[in-house]
Amino acid sequence: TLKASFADRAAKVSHPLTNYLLRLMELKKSNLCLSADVTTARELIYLADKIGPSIVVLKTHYDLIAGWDYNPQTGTGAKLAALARKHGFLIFEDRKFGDIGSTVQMQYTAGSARIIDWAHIVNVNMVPGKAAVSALAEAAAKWRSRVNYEVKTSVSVGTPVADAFEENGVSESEDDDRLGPLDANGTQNTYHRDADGRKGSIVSITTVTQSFEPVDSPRFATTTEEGDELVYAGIEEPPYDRGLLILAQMSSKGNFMNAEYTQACVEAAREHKDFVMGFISQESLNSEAADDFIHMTPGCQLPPEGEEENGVVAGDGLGQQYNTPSKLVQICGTDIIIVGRGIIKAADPQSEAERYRRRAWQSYQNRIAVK
Ligand code: UP6
Repeated sequence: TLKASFADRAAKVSHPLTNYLLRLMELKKSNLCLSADVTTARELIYLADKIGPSIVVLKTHYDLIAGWDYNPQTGTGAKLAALARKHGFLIFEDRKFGDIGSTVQMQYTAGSARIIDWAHIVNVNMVPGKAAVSALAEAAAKWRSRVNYEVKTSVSVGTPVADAFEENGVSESEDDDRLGPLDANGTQNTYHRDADGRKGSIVSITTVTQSFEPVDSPRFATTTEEGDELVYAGIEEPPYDRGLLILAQMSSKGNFMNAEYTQACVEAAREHKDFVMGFISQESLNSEAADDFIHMTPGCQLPPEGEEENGVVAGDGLGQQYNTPSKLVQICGTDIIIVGRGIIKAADPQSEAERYRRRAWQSYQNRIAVK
């Protein structure tokens, strides 16, 4: 698959989100993921908006962000989702789940963050075993079916809270209000209750309709390159599907993920092709004809502009090791490079992101070029 173009792979891949991502990559001429490792929500939103045009994936670590707003409608997740639609990128929460199945399900879907609601992609550290993968797959399937939930609520103003919540599939939300199911048309009600809480009644209902395109009707706008500047003009909304990446190899020095471990990750992926999109790895792990996994690789930096590139760049002194985009994409066969400090710490992150995008895209083109 190393020689196959992203467009050809998109046509064959079964996972709806991988299909969307591969088409997005062709459209934006980008195989760049920004690792937005900043420590405030304000900086995160600022970066996502500024760098959005250059990337296809925005990677977050929500637990290192101060001031994360958990409101499902107006909070940080919702703001990121809006920027993702505006610029055309997917949100990848680099949570590296690593616990027993039951716990990872709750960490994925519950708590204040409700990761599943705003992150298209998450990843798993498979140390606890394959059950973590099936547990996350199960949680995602449940979430997905809720999205297609047929609205059968009969909640109106004045309905006693207990009846409204228990009989109508209305679930708790972060604040004191309650969220109804999201129907297939993207309509969702929020039920506001009176001060009496569960003993009281619904005092008002807010209806929000999110616009989204059916999964099967892609509506792409065109992308043009003007000189070196990428001019990007809109994209269909991503499908309401969730995807998982298995952490199969790490970039850090002396990590314990040996070849046998990596192979077990590949097997787990093959067993859950409806949910697993691919891997966080240092190379392509597609080895069988039927494998259509996507690979994203962290530990990537470029030498400063003008300096000779020889495949590696000095590490960060804390165990991180860096390879260059051309080595990772052209030689190791990864699909998407993940870059954090290489872009964020640059004097001009926006133009540095464009430099990474161009280099990674060129490496991909070199890879698929006929021998
Ligand atoms: N990351 C790695 N290596 C891995 C897996 N994940 O570096 O094997 C993540 C880190 C960080 C980002 O958690 O968010 O990728 C790399 O950031 P950097 O480019 O600033 O080194």
